[in-house]
Amino acid sequence: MIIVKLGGSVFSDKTGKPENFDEETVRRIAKEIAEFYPGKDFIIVHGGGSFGHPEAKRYRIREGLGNCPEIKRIGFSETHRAMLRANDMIVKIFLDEGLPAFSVSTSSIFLTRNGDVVHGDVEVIKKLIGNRFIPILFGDVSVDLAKGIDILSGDQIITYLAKMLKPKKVIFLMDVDGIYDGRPGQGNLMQNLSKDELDSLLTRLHCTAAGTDVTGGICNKLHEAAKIAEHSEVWFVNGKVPGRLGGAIMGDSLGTRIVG
Ligand code: ATP
Ligand code: IP8
Repeated sequence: MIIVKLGGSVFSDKTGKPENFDEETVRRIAKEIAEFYPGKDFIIVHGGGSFGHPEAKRYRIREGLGNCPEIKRIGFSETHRAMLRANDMIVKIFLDEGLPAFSVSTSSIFLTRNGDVVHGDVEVIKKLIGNRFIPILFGDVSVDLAKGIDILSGDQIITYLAKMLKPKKVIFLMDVDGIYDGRPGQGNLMQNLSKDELDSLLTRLHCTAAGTDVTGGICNKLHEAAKIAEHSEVWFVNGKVPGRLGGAIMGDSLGTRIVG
């Protein structure tokens, strides 16, 4: 089983207008996956990109229901709807390419406490895989046991799935070639990254600012990747460049690989 994170930076431009969508790139990614399906099982998890993040920020979902619960409840549902719009376009493209993609709403099967997963019902996902479907989950809002509501990132979902389902590989698709030892374009691409190097990189990158992301951007991704690497091979490749995903599936691609 291979879990692919379709990063929000790949299917949309997070610095652009809300809900912009790069259909051509998603279609090409679906075609690349189609070359390996049904020989291999896939789970896709996509991020928020220009869909979920602006709404989550506008309604300050991460602060919980707080003292304006009426507005927050509307924002919770609106943020979820923004994610459903992205999800629907992605699922449709996979179906067009002959892949049996099936949408699974993360917020219906996961519960969080202060943003950490405390429950995830993976039975449906296991059965979908058993019946040769390609489940497509997504970063989403979550019902939170401490704050009432919160946001659950696609990267956190993958950590949970990796723990429960032990995939062979997790491949993060981003809009850059992999993980850099500084800002992309300034630092060097780290083709092999050990878990120890990951820890020191998090310190060096001053992982505090998240830009437009409500879920912590590259820092959250690296934190989660360190946990995922306990259960699975982990790759970071450029989803905008044809062939990189296919290369990572076969085990030979330009990108970053976490080594044990
Ligand atoms: P989403 O959370 O919407 O799904 P994503 O999974 O595509 O998004 P981001 O959280 O946006 O990923 O992280 C990828 C971005 O992180 C890249 O666009 C890149 O510019 C930025 N970035 C910052 N520092 C680094 C670094 N050291 N190495 C790699 N990317 C970095
Ligand atoms: O982009 C965030 O998921 P991520 C989901 O994977 C929302 O961090 C709703 C902002």
